[in-house]
Amino acid sequence: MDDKIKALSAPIGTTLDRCIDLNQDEFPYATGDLSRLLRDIGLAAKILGREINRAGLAGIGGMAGSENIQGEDQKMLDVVGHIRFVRALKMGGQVCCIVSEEQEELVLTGNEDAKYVIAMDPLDGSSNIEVNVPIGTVFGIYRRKTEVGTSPTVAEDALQPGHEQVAAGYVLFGSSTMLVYTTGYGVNGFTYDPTLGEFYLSHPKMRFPEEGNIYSINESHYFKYAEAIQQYLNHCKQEGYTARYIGSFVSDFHRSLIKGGIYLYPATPGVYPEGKLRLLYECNPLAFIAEQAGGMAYGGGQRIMDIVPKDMHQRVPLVIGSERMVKEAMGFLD
Ligand code: FBP
Repeated sequence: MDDKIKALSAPIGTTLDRCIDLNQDEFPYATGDLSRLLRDIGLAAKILGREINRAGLAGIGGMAGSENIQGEDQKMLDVVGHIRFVRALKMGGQVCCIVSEEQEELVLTGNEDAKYVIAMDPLDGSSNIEVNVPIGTVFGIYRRKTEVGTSPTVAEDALQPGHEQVAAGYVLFGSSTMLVYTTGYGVNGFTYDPTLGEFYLSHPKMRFPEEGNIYSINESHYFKYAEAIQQYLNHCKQEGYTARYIGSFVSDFHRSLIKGGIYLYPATPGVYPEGKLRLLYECNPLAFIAEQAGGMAYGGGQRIMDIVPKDMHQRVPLVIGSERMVKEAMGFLD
């Protein structure tokens, strides 16, 4: 066969939709609903990705003039991300309620017959939007606890520990757009091909490399951190580890997953006494990914996914990354 024809007809790869179909029998309750929900997330990610790429041209890289529940100034894209995902999930019909960083109350979708609950950070790392540094979306999916057909509640449906997640993942809006997720059977990464409008499987069965020597933490808080953290950071320097900190959790986590490494956001007295990152829609989803990729995630001396949430927007200290590096850090912290 002519080489040109061979090259032009080479297989492009496995699409996200095809992968979801192929792996559907992995889902304990396989009825297609979770598959449809993952597709809805893929669609919302494509749309938000377009808005992010055009933000500078559309003049939507700035402030929204409103605050979220944490009193943080919302960026326009924070609000756009929230609206885009909530609309896609409402229309998709698979989610009965949504916990979102950008809304204080539980979002009731009106889909009372839906079986799933989603906790999400529509746009993580938003302090990096106008400086064109990678940002992301984080999501964790749970089965509802209340009766299908009834109105979901915060106490039963939203405040579930991370080990109840049936799926979790993130979208990374970086030099390329990637969707990385797990349903409890390993971690797969998909890269978006804008010329075809499809996510293609580019990183099958992702695992943390055994070895890693990159540590990621906001060291400007060094003197505020507990002595144990200071000692661990001194150790990282003595060991010749490399420091990297993008300041958007999804990006720092993704780098650790690819190259090996550890990310920490400890309790920071005077700034974030409980830690900065939110348990339900930042820590739990990436903890599920981390464990499925051979890594670990701890907070307050406890496995992150065993923490029983008290509040939808509660913050927790976090140590997450390669198993060897997290164990080493826990050795200092414990
Ligand atoms: P949001 O942008 O979603 O609020 O996320 C919090 C976050 O931006 C993380 O992505 C990032 O790792 C961290 O805060 C950076 O915090 P700091 O600027 O205090 O180091």
